[in-house]
Amino acid sequence: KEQVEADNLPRSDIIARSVTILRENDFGGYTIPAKGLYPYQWNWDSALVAMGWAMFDEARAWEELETLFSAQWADGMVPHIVFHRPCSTYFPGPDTWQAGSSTHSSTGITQPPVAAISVRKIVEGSGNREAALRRAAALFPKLMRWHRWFVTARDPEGRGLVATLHPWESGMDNSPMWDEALAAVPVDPIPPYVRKDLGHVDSAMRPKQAEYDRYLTLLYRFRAVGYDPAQLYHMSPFRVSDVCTNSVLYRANRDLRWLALQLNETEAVFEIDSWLERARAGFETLWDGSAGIYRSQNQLTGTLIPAATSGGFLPLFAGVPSTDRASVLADTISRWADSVRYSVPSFDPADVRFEPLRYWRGPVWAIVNWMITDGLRSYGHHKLAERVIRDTRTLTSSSGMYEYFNPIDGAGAGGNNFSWTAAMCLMWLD
Ligand code: 2M8
Repeated sequence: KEQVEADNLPRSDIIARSVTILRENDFGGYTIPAKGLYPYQWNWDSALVAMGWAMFDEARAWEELETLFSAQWADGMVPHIVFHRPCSTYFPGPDTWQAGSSTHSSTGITQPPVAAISVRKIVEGSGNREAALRRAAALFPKLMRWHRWFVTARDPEGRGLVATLHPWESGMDNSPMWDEALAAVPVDPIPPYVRKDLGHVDSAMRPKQAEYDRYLTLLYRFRAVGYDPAQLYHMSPFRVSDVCTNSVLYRANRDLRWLALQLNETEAVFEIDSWLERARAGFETLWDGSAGIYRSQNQLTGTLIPAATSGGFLPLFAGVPSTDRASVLADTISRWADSVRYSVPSFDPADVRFEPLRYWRGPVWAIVNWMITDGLRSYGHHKLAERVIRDTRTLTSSSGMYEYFNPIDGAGAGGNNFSWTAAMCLMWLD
């Protein structure tokens, strides 16, 4: 029997809409995030979307991840965008980046490593576990190489936290978390450029020009050293410990460890254990007990970044905090949720810099809500998790499958018919 909550679409409609979006954004082995705005394969989008595909077409889910890893670099990095085919609707594209592996053109930076999380989910949900484990086994060494790259290329000093060298790597591009660190990046005399994003979406919903100038400055500086990871870590004028990336990596390492056990890869288990142990110590340095949230850190200045964002709840998804600390985090989420209509805003609504419509500076994101609710459930905070899920369902039912949503009036913003939003709706149905 259909369960219809107030304002919400029936289950069958959610499935039909979501499946249609994924199929329409399927460009043959990879899913673009949204037509026009994002015409290539994005790293963490693909890994999240694969979980959505798995709900109705497992073979297609595996293909998504296999296509992503076909662009893995020789050093183990998996790039943040893979440019499978030319397209003129996005900037900066392959001509600007001038990067890639021997077979694929790509960007020269990475994104939060969701793939191992996705692999575990797909295996666990599979009707044919043996066959699923065979597909997973083929990806396993590639996942190990990518995670090892994070530890070696991005934590060469053994902090226990990996560095993010570009706001695009964080996936939360214009988050207030990066304001100070990005403002400290000098703008070089870069070639003139035309932003294509503003041809698709209202400028009030996107990063500002000063941010783009710095995004591009970083890109050109990285390009000048051939994206050599050893040099990048030391020369990048932007280097942060991003709480989201580190949480995703921690969770991904736990899930990779699970897979290693399934595959009897004992040595890998020991290696992953050492990464996890190191990271646990790292997370301790990000906890802000008085504010009840985890923060990111500017590695270049050593300062804990004052902006509290929804990324600060993601250690719940990682499984890092104690149960006491998890309750403190749940209280902070509830407080934020009480001060807006739809949870969870991406930035503290009480902060003067909160902007309900501008991208990563306030709007609700379905993928972050999925990670938060997965974490809340694992700590037993079911009521709060249900509230967040209900809010996201209402938003997607009444406004559409948008990229993000205004937490105050619920309006959809950014791109429409968005792949990861559709995928998360499918994830919540099981
Ligand atoms: C957004 O980022 C891209 C750059 O990577 C952009 O604005 O052009 C972010 O929301 C990022 O997290 C996401 O992966 C990407 C595609 O959905 O869009």
